[in-house]
Amino acid sequence: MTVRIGVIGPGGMGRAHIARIQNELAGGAVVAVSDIDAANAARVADPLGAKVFRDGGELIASDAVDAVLVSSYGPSHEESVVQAIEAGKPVLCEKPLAPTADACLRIMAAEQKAGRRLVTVGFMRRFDASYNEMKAVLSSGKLGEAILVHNRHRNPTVPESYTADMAINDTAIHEIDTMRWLLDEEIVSVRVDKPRPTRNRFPHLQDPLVLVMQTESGVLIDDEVFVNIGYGYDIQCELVMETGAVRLADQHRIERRDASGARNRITGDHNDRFDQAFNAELQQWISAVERGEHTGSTSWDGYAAAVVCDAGVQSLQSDDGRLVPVSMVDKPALYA
Ligand code: ISE
Repeated sequence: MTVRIGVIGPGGMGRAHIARIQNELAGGAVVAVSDIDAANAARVADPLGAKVFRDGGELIASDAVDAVLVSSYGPSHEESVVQAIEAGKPVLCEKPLAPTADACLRIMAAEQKAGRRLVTVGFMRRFDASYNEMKAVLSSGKLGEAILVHNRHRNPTVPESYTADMAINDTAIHEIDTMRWLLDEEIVSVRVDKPRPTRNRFPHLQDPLVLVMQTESGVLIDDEVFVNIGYGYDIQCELVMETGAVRLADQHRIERRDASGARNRITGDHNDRFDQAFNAELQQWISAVERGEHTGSTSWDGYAAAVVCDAGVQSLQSDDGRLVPVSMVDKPALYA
């Protein structure tokens, strides 16, 4: 069976997913598209022979659609995800599941009412080969327990529409989820430090900023988020354990050595750096939908990341960059 997928919000991310589904992955086909920009929806749908829907709700309700991929603007995710749940259709929602923990709780409530897991969150780093090798070293126990994790999340630039809190709930959210997954425990507090800002930022942004987080067992995580660094999309991570450390290799590509020295090509965006991870994530989702199963991250993961983001935004907005405790609801049985 081919999984007939409807895509809501085919912006840059959505179009990259569509190209993957159509050209690289097995078992899925994009049959429907909707976008607040009708002309964009038509541009994307026409070459695929996909149907254009006026709004996401109609796309979700259509009998021609088996599963839904939501890649619209974060604040609109909640409405589409809840509609997909109510229609009993599996939904892969790009991160953030929703920009606030309260919105994620409403999604979890709808899913619990439906009585089965239907939501997967697009936390693609869980599929990245190098992060997986790092996790395997930690799980082997050969270098002892985790003590510290140092992260760097650098973007070449962001659009002017990028708001101050997006540095946390749209950008740092990747490290927040990856750290929960890597360390297999929850984050209990967040503090946001504000270094001297770069002169290249938009005035409404604090750029860079540094999140300092602590987990239940006391692992200390730092995360430099620098979204206007200019030179490229550069993701770094070093996990320090009791008797050794593991670091993501630079850009996971070749290192060139010649008369000018040794260097790596720095990727320009997340689609390039995490291409393998996006493919693996989408393929796993399509194959699970085909089997009528749910695998991978859940609404609970979307919620857990959002709670940490909310605490981070609170710290960012406080004058003294205070440490904010993270408080979560008990995990519902559906996500046990
Ligand atoms: C964007 O939405 C992403 O997901 C990127 O991975 C991140 O680097 C960027 O800051 C976000 O805006």
